[in-house]
This record gives sequence, C-alpha cells and structure tokens, in this order.
Amino acid sequence: MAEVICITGATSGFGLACARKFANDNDVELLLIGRREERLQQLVQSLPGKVQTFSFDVRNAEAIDQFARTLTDSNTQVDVLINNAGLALGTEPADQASLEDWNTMVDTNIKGLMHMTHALLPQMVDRNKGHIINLGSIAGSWPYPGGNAYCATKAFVEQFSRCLRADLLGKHIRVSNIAPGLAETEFSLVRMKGDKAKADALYNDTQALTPEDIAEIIYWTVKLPAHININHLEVMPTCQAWGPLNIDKTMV
Ligand code: NDP
Ligand code: 8X3
Repeated sequence: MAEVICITGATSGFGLACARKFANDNDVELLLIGRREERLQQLVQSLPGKVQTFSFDVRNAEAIDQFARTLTDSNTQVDVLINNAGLALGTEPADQASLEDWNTMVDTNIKGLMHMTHALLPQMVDRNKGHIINLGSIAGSWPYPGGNAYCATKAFVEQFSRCLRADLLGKHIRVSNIAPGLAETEFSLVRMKGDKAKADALYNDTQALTPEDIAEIIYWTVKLPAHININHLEVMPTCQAWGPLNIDKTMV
C-alpha cells in the first residue's frame, strides 16, 4: 500500500523541497496543497509517481473540511501530514506593527495548522498509525526585536506539538516539531512584502540553510524506525547563533 504524504505549502521553499524528496520514493502518494494553482500544476507534471494537488487557503476552514471529505470519499488515508504552510509579515516593533498582518499570521500559522490537524488526526487515530510534522521555528523559542506575533505563532506550534504527543501516548502516531533558523526560501520576500533588495540582504554573505537541507531532515525524521519520535528538532546554519541579551544603559 502506498504511503500517503500530505504537504501544506508545497508550492515553495521547504514544502516544495519535501515534495521533491518524497516523490523519489517508490510507492508514495503525494497530496500537495498551496494557493498558487499554476505552481501546483507544474508539480503534477514534473514529479514522478502519484501526485494529487489541492489549491486552497489553509485559513479557509470550510476548504479544509471539503478536502478531508474528498479524502474520505476516495478512501484516501494520510500517513504523514507535513504542516508547513506559514509566513511572517513585517519586522516592525509591536506598537508599529499592522494588526492585519498579526491576524494573517495567527490565521495561517496557528489556525490553519490546527484545522489541518483536527481534520486529519481522527483517521490516524482510527488506524493507529501516522506522523504529524509541524514546521515550527527557532522563533518559537527565541525572541527577537520585530518578531512579536510571528515568534508567538511558532511558540504555539512548539507547545501544540508537545501536547499532541501527550494526548497521543499509547497510539502509534508520531508528532515532530521541526524548528529551523535562517533558511533561504521565499520566506523573506513574503515578510518584506515583495522588497527583493531587503529580502536578499538577509541572506547576503551567509551560508543559510537550504530548502533541501530541511527536506533531508524531515525525510530522516519520517524514515526513522517507528519506535523513535523526534519531539523537537532545532537546526540553524553554522553561521548563526545567539547574541547577548540587550541592556539599555541610557535608562538611569
Ligand atoms: P516560503 O514562503 O518559501 O513557502 C511558504 C509556503 O506556504 C508556500 O508554499 C505558500 O504557498 C504556503 N502558504 C502560505 N500561506 C498559505 C495559506 N494561507 N494557505 C496555503 N498555503 C499557504 O517559505 P518557507 O518554505 O521558508 O516556509 C515554510 C514554513 O517554514 C513556514 O511555516 C515558515 O514559518 C517556516 N520557517 C521558515 C524559515 C525560514 O527561514 N525560511 C525558518 C523557520 C521556519 P502559496 O503562496 O502558494 O499558498
Ligand atoms: C524563520 C526564522 O529567525 O527569521 O522562522 O524567525 S526567523
């Protein structure tokens, strides 16, 4: 029986690299989700094996329910759910940040991930089989100026992943939070709202992680023997590490 891998945010970055990585396996069926229909169509044509695409916005709860119903109707059961769709918007300090941006991040990174999990987890529990991979971030553990709502959404992903593990104890269902640091994808272009110069500046003179690095790690996490669960895996490029905490010496 083919292993069914469902990837949200498969049109770019980590999701796309995961789709390419898993597509090379024999006997795998990919369910690829994103909003950009034309990119999904290209994937169907370029990837080997059985690939189905679903164009919807993970902020649309009704679309997720419809997706789950489509799977039920075709008797398709998801073995691995990669909750990857997500974004950051803006780097302004909290008092200057856009409330609309905050809501978009919450609706995508938290509610979208939660709805996908809620829709697909019951069939994993029924079969006593499955693996949920959530894309967290170093931002979920480590605050930085301008990170505000984005960091908080990833802290949700971290704790939600741990709590799923607690609830699923006794079932053969694994849950892993993969938390990358600096990685070069379309992430910064989206965060900087299309300003390519600003997005590129972040990666200049670095050897950032690549989407393929993260796909390799996710693939390894999934392929480990079933009795091993990676709870939380934080990964940074070697050129990245913590700095000292800031101290304001002008306040006295
Ligand atoms: P990209 O911008 O390259 O990819 C993001 C993907 O998410 C796209 O395929 C996009 O597809 C999809 N997406 C975004 N919003 C929605 C939505 N509302 N509904 C459906 N799909 C959506 O970024 P990355 O690959 O870097 O990011 C993937 C994940 O990794 C995110 O959760 C991000 O927060 C996280 N991450 C990224 C890091 C980095 O430095 N790059 C580091 C740590 C974590 P489409 O636009 O077609 O819908
Ligand atoms: C993306 C990594 O450090 O830009 O989640 O927040 S960071």
